[in-house]
Amino acid sequence: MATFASVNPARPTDVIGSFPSSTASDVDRAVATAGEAQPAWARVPVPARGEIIAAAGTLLASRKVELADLVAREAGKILLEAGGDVQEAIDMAHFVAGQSRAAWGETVPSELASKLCWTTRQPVGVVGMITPWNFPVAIPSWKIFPALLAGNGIVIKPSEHAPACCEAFVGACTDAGVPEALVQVVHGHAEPGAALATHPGVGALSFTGSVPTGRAVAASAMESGPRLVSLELGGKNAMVVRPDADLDLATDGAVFGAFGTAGQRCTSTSRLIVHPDVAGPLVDRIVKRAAELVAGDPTNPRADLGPVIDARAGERIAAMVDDAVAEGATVAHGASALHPDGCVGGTFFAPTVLTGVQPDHRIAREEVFGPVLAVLEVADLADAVDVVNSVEYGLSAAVYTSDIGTALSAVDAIDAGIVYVNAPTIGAEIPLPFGGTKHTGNGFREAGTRGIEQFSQVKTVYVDYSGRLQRAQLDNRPTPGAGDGT
Ligand code: UN1
Repeated sequence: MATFASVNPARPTDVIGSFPSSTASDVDRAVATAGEAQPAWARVPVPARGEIIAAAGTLLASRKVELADLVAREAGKILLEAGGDVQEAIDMAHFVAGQSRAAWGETVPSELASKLCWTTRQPVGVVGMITPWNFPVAIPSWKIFPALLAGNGIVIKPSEHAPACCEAFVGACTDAGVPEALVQVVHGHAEPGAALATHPGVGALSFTGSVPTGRAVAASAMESGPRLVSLELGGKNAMVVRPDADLDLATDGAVFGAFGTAGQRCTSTSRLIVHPDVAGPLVDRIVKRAAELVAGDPTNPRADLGPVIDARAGERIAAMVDDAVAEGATVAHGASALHPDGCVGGTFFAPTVLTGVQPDHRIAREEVFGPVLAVLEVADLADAVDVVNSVEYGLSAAVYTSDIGTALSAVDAIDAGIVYVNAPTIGAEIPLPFGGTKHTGNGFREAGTRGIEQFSQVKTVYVDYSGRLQRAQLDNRPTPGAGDGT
């Protein structure tokens, strides 16, 4: 059996483990196994499913320190953020467990007497999931917990950069009482992902990753049969800073939003759209703070900035920064590789601030997925919002101002799934929907009460206990001159 190694991105000689390169026939077996286990799970009452999910949350909490350490080692997130990743999964468990005792549908009064109308949810069978490495515990939890609550079996293909984190998460689920056969993990690169996307036994596919892969996966999933396909793709998130903003607050937000997770969040702040009157002082403050960030081994609690995921990512980021400079941007800070002690072979990219960026520059339009902040100066609020909206993504945006009217006008006009006021573009909370507009996704939302929608089908039920034929739209609203049809 072919295998691949998962390595520590800060020190690639540190091997986390060896994992099977799953093939299409492994995916076949996984779908069959999850599919066989699913009907029994679907017969477990929803609140009892919720109790198992709650138990998984409690187990994750008891394992938080070791899991955070694994996230730091395998995905390169600094310990603080690695803990946040695990916490997001714990929060998700408790939120979804709560949903198990909440509304499961809607009831509406019928237009006819002695007739009941309601909706309920049914599982889709087996859900296929393809997840990224940057939230290697949280994102599987956003998908697996609601899919389980809905009564499904699951086959998940985590990123080849974070297989151990996914196994550890699924291990907590099965230790908490989720039947082992119900959640199958396949590993590897393109082959198992493609096989999962087109498998006839997969009733819904949930993908988080890049736009090109998402498009290909969704197209093939639909070609081989319509099914639920949910996509959570990239972002090109902007922070708008108005002249009346608290600049210290905006500095904190920009540094955390742009350089947190080394800029490798879908929600990372990659554009700073600032009024020219405050651009100079704001950039000075951000640069000063960027220079103070300590790059290092993410498992070292003193590190502020971890590595990017691999050398290829480093090359891509460097090339985008070079292009920006060629297009006329100025490097205010960074734009170089860093070599922290003890991190031999790891790729670290300095927190980078580029000024003089124009809306049509590539660096202002394409996702970087690295610690790079492009600064654009725009005076008028409406023009700033136009720049926010000028990209093909619509995940997250922020506006910093002390004026309520400015804040709410921006909230109204920004085309994005998530808008923050006086807070950075990262940091979404579990009880609210997460997702974006335009090429960021295809309309589904993760987390929040709607998180279950991509993993279940709504069934509308009508019960007529009148004992006679009653005709909606006809009996109570006859059309004059049309007769009554009897
Ligand atoms: C992602 O980057 O893929 O809002 C998810 C945030 C996190 C989730 C990010 N809670 O930044």
